[in-house]
Formats: sequence, structure tokens, C-alpha cells
Amino acid sequence: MATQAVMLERADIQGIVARAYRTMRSARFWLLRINEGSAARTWLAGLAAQVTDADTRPETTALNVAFTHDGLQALGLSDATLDTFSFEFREGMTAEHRRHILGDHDENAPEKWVWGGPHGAPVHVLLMMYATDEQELERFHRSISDALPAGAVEPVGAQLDTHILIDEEAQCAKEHFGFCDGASQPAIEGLKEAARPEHQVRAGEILLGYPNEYGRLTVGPVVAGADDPGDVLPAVADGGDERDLGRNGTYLVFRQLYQDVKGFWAYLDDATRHNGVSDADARTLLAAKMVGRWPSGAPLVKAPDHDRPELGKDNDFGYHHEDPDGAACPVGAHIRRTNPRDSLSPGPGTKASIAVNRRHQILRRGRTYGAPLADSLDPDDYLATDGSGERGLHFICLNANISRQFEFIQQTWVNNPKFAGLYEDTDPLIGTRNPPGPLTAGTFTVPGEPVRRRVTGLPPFVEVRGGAYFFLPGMRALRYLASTQ
Ligand code: N7H
Repeated sequence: MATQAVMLERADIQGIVARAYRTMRSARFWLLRINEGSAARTWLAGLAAQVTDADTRPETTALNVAFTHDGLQALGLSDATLDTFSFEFREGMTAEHRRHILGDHDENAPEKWVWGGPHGAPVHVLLMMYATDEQELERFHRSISDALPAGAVEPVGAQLDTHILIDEEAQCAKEHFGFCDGASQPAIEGLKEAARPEHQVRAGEILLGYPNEYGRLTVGPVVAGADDPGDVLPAVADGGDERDLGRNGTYLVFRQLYQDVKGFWAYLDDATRHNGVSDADARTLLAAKMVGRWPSGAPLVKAPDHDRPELGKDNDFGYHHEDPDGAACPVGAHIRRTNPRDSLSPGPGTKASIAVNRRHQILRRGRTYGAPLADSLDPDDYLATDGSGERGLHFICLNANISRQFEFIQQTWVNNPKFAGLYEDTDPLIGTRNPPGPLTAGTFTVPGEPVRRRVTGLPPFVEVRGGAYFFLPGMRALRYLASTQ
């Protein structure tokens, strides 16, 4: 397990790294465009004072802020500085090569996105606003909106509202298919200690400027010493003349993912009918097999046959020793693909396997959006509706290396039909059904004795509506971005 040797500079880290602001039930994401750099910097200097850091436990509202590459350019960063950001961040989510990695084609093509696509208005700034309730959020948003310099910084499209789905009985926030979300997160060295080595990551996996799982410093963007005359930024760790713009910051991936809730449950209902009659228990079991957890959050590895709500928050399990063949939790299930824990080569079940897995972790900070298809979150009620309406997940994750973490998960695990010995199965919930090249997808395999079961013809249940790669700066870097360069 990683040691707790690293001291994090919490006051220099934005709060969203340390907490999901779960007590703030209302949240809104606001995309902005910068038309005039100098006025934008003055505005940002005022805003920076309101941004919540990781040392502060906010009471009623919280604010965090991130920038696209175009946004940093519009703020006036020099080309020399911009070139020091990671390649994937500079290219952006919709570059030809990156769409291929992410599987963003056909119905997910960026040309069809509501925001962030090549034909839409450029996105420069992401404001993430949180509050204890809707009234407080409105008031907070209005105060931020009133301070925008008219014409110099303006909103891009509509604000991205969220709608939290609290299940009081399960005591969790659910996503729209009806499952508790948020049970499993990596614990960052210096912030939290995990109960199992699978979940502990070096700080440099999530924060720039700290040692990572390779034992090396995660290098971030820098500025020339001469470009920081006010000494706002810390010196780079290697003792050179440059200043560290990345330290205590990270990269933030945002994907607006629409969920076809009725399509999901209608598919499951059809696949589990007995003599033409719906079987609610079999339907929920198949859904749970696809997720890897029951609606309460209970992991299938520990509750293979029926939901056990008392295990809803349980994250204390691996796969190799407990369930090597996927008899309980199918190897292609969403949580087993997106975090295979101890089942990777080399040496499944060993420290070496876990060490590989720790290089592909993300910290998830998304929020659901749109009203639920039925308030009860009951599949029978979902199926009785016409399924219309816009709802899904504003998927947000933090990682220090977009290509090794988020993109790797998406390409090598989620959208790979040959994942872990399967051959035409992508992630049953979020995977593409039309992988590029000769491979096919659309099957979900449920291992079993004496025969496994394969359900086929899975339609897509999730569609990308927008997205972008952002840089989430540390607090000093934020003040630097606001200073006159
Ligand atoms: Fe996933 N879902 O409803 O089933 N996810 N996810 N996800 N996801 C998880 O463990 C969901 C998406 C991960 O450590 C749970 O917190 C939905 C993307 C990872 O065991 C549930 C969408 C990516 C984990 C869902 C969606 C990931 C995880 C179980 C989109 C990355 C932790 C609750 C609409 C590319 C796995 C929990 C672990 C868990 C759902 C998207 C990744 C219920 C609906 C795009 C790493």
C-alpha cells in the first residue's frame, strides 16, 4: 500500500478534489466563453476569492472552476506555456484521433452534441456551483452572473442543471437506471487511507506535482520564471527557473451522457420474460449482473442471488480470489470492467496485478440531470411511461493523465469487445455497439454452470450529448491565471 508520506497542500487544492459536496443537493454547471482576455482576468481575480478550497468545509454554497485549452488561450496564456499542457488536453475531446479512442461516432459523433462539438460556440470556462437547496443555488448563481463583465465573458448555451435522485431508504444518490452510485472511489494518498490496497492511489494519480504510481513526479504545465514576476506560483520541483502552473491542479473530464431509461428496462424485460410474462425479479437480476451491483449498491460478489441493502456501501472485495470466473459478478459487468481491481495480468490476485490497476483510476464527481422517468424509480413504473424526456448523467472525473486514466478505461475496458476473454461484448451500460473495424458488439455474457447465458442484440442505452477536457487549476494557479500576464 502507498505510504502516507506525502503532505498535500490542501488550501491550494480546489474542493472538488477532496469532496463530492454530497450535502449540497443542488448543483449547476455553467459553461462560459471569453471574448476579451483582460476583462476576463479582472473578473476571474474577483471570482477566485469565492472558489472553495479543499481545506474548507463549505456550509451553504461551493464553487469550483476549470478551463479548456481554448479558454486558457483566450485568457492570454502564451503559446510557450500552453505547449506545456498534456497533448490530449491541448487536442481536446473532439480531435479525430481522440473520438476514435473514445468511441464517439454515429449517434455519439461530436457534430451531434448540444455543446462542445465542432460546430457549436467554443467553451472556455466551466463553473461548478453547489448549494444546499435550489433557492440557495438560484441566489448564488445570480450573484455570480451579476458579476460577469458584459460582453467580455458570456454564457454558452443553457446552464447544465442537475437533479439529484435521493433514495431515502437506500440512503444514497441514485443514477437514472435506478442504482446507487458513488460506492467506490480511489482514496488519494495524503487525503484518505483506504481499507484495501486496490483503492489507494499515490497523490500524483489525481494531482499534478506529486509522485504517481510509477514513483515519478506527475509533471504538469509550467511558465517561464520571467512570466511570473509577482512570484504567484511555486518553483518547479527540479530546481529549474520555471514556475509550476500545474501543482495542486488536475485534469477534469466532462461528458454529458443521456440515458435511455425506458429502453434499458424494456430490453431487460424482454430478455427475461417467461412464457411472454414479465418477471420482475429476473429482470432486476439481469440488470444487476450488467452493473455488478444491485439497485441498493450491494456488490454481486458478496450478494450473488438477491439484493442485500445492508451491503449497499460495501466496497471491500476483489475479484480474483472471490469470484475468478464471474459466476457472481460477470467479468463484463460495468464495475468489473471499469475497475478490474485484482484481476489484471500479470499475476491476477497478486500485488503486481493491483499495481497495474492502480495506474488506471479516476475520481468520479458526476451528478445526474433531468427529472426521473418515474419518481418511484421502479422499473414497472418506468415501463408504463412513454420514455420521453432528457435525463442522464453529467459525468465528471478527475485524473492527472487523461490518456492513461479516463481514455484508457473508455478504450481498453469499456469499448473493447475482447475484454477479459470475451469477444463481442462491450460495456453493457455505456459501451458502443458499433466498434470500429471488423469487431462486433451487442452481447452480454453471464457466466454460469453448466452453461453460460448470452443475451444479444443490446441496443445503446447511453448517448453522448456534449463534453470537453478541462484543466482544474490549484488556487495559486487560479490567481496566476487572473493576474496580468
Ligand atoms: Fe460508471 N450505472 O448506472 O450503472 N457506475 N456509470 N462510469 N463507474 C458505477 O461503484 C454508470 C461511467 C465507473 O470501483 C456504478 O460507485 C452510468 C463512465 C467506475 O468498482 C454505477 C453511467 C465511466 C466505477 C454506475 C456511467 C465509468 C463506476 C456503481 C453513464 C468511465 C467504479 C456505483 C450514464 C469511463 C467501479 C459505484 C468500482 C461505478 C453507472 C458512466 C466508470 C451504478 C449510468 C463513462 C470507475
